[in-house]
Amino acid sequence: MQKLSVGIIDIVSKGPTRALYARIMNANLASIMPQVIGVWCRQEGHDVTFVCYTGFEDLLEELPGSLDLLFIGAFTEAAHTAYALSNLFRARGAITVLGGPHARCYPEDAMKYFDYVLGFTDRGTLLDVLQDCSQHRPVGLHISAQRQPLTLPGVRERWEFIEPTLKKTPLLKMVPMVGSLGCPYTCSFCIDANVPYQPMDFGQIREDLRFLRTQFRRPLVAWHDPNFGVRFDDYLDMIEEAVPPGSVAFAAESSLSLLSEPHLKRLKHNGFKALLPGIESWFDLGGKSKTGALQGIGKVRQVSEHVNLILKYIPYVQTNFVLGLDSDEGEEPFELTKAFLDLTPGAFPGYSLLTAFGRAAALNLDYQSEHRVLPFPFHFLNNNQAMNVRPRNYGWRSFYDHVIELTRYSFSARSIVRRFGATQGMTSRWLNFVRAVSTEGSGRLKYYREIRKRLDTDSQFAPYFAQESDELPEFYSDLVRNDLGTLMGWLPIGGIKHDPYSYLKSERSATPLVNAPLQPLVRL
Ligand code: B12
Ligand code: SF4
Repeated sequence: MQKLSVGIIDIVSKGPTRALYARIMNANLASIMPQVIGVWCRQEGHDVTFVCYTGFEDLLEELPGSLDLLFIGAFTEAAHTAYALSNLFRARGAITVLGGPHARCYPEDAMKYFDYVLGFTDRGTLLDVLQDCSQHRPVGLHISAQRQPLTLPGVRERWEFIEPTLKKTPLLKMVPMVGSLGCPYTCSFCIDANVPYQPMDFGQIREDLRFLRTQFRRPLVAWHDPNFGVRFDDYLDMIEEAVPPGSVAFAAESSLSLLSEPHLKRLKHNGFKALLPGIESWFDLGGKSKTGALQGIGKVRQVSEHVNLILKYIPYVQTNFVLGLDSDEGEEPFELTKAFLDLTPGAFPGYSLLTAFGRAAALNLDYQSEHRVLPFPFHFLNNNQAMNVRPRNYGWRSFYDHVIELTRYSFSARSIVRRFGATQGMTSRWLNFVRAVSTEGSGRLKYYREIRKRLDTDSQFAPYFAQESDELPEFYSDLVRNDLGTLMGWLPIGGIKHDPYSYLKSERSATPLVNAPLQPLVRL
């Protein structure tokens, strides 16, 4: 095969930024797969230029002018940035490939702007692309492996990409690792509900942990597993065998049902510093939090007791909630979350506005069938800048009133002080404080208040939210323009819009794009 000049961009910022929080955090949001693609391409003998785009880089300076092949990894919120970059590099002669959450959730749309759009990606999928490496326009090829890859290059092999990425952040340096893919649970809203659980290679993880101790005095590992700790004892045995307890610090997303007190003791002993359990709702999804049929204030009390127990062992705990679920009605769910905050002052609340990310979950077909999905541009689909599902039991005005009140309460001076006092360790305390007074607390409150005000005063807002008009309020198009900066000039015409019903249409058509998530789509 001819030697190719390959570029790889891992987009973690949807546009240029100068924010202090972004300087500290963005490089810590780097994904594993773009680094994996880099390793595999180099192993195949190609020249690779890798950039993790944190919002501070000039991509045109960092990437060679004449690339043969450009891979972009993007979340949906960065789709327009990705589309603009693809257009720009295609104009310079490159073939472009999109992978990552946006490619998995909105392949039909992405195929209009990329030569290849990848779903599950293993080495075979990559080799197909490298061998074909040709233009597929106006509609790109969609390729997916049959299943998640069984192995991925570990930290040692990815180090040539991890090291320069972490150099971009001055303080916290989190190394991304993955111990398992898929999940045995089947939460209907989750992208992993149908993806079988599989552990990754223990030998490699052990070696990676040992390797990291040669690079940092005290490494910090962020597990990217959808649900860390499913085979709890096997994992903890492996970590204990690999490195002395506490010599590596860990952060992980784990469901409450896996966090019993004996497990917590073991996690503490092994240096786990941050856990992000999902609570999601007081009226639904009880299986995940091990509360079964328990609902309402009973569930609040039980979960609060559990989270306070976690906080005895783990200094940093973020509890995740989804706002606007169909099971929620009236002010009760919001009041219950406030009660939870009072009972559990040490937990940092992470709120997501209900969002249907295209093909991410079968549940999204229900929202689409009920015609409840709004066409908000991808740029706003990050769980907080827009909610693209019309709530079943709320009008938009009352919904935003509740969201504003909950956000105000969660990040009020009183809550911040109580959280500070109830958290162990200076890093955790300050991280909570900075998050509360910057983008997530006061930043979001200001934004939600603006949306609420415009629902009354901006004549484009109410009809758009009520699905009576498809005309995007200028407020939103101005934000996209502003956030994309000079890249806006490269966003293809029509690229800002998408069909929010393409998943349903495809499922109902004679030739659905994806019959089942694990089927290959188009093989070269
Ligand atoms: C770990 C994780 C995080 C971590 C790490 C993020 C990161 N940069 O990877 C953290 C906590 C930082 C995070 C943050 C966010 N996350 Co997150 N996260 C996940 C999670 C749990 C696992 C993803 C993962 O790494 N899996 C392991 C990899 C190996 O597997 P994979 O993702 O399935 O990828 C396969 C293919 O897609 C492909 N692939 C993936 N990337 C690439 C790149 C290239 C170039 C190629 C060719 C192929 C390829 O290959 C893989 C193997 O088959 C998923 C949920 C899930 N269960 O998947 C949500 C998920 C990806 N996150 C989501 C969201 C919304 C967010 C946030 C916007 C939340 C927020 N409001 O802050 C932010 C955005 C951060 C950012 N812009 O970078 C959504 C994305 C939906 C979407 N379409 O955009 C998901 C799907 C959860 C959901 N709500 O359903 N997240
Ligand atoms: S437990 Fe978490 S990762 Fe597993 S299916 Fe439910 S939401 Fe998804």
